[in-house]
Amino acid sequence: MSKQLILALSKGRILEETLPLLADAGITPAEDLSKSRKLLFDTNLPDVKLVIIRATDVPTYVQLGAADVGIAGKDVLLEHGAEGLYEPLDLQIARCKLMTAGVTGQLPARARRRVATKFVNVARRYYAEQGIQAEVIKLYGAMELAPLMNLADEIVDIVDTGNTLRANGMEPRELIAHISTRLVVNKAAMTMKHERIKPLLDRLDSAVKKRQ
Ligand code: PRT
Ligand code: MG
Repeated sequence: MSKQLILALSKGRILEETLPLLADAGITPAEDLSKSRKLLFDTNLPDVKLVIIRATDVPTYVQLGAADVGIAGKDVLLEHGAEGLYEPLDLQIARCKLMTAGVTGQLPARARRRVATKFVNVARRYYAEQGIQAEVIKLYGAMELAPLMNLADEIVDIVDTGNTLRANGMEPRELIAHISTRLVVNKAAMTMKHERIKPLLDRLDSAVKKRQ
């Protein structure tokens, strides 16, 4: 295993909040990420590289060791599963909630509820725990449309302000989990590259605490 460290960062909204934390921990990209179409970046540190990928791909990269360390939402981690990963640090950014939601004032009538979501594993687990029969339908976006179009009775989605739900005539119902962004580490890398990863964890931990 090379002593180089590869960090997998989620692109999208998490990235904007991740970069200042990394900068506090002493890692800055060698070029402006927003002005580049590249996906693999050098940093100010010769042995640290960044890959910027879809949030949902981060756990896969880290689990399989293509990246040593990753930064991803707890929602993505819950959906993917924790096999092969340590989750040593809560970065406390991009906070939101995973919730069930439905059309305002219209409680699900069907005994066997239809649920549209991109979080199919989380949804199956949640409804099973509640003892509710659910047929879970995988969607890749615009979950808010599904109940309006009679595709589903409920959705499982991320809620922050609730504005997106309200704008579509829907209301949040049950809380499934509080979500924030987590740092994950490949289990083998945690051992093999411990002397390289430990200081990074410590510096990120202080950067997080400084902000609280
Ligand atoms: O592009 P891709 O399909 O991969 O993902 P994305 O565009 O849904 O997510 P992205 O990359 O923008 O952000 C990914 C991560 O940010 C999530 O995995 C969460 O951990 C975190 N996060 C925090 C959020 C939100 N807040 C959030 N509000 N992710 C999504 N939203 C969306 C939500 O899906 C809904 O459409 O914002 C809407 C709800 O916001 P409110 O304020 O209207 O309630
Ligand atoms: Mg996106």
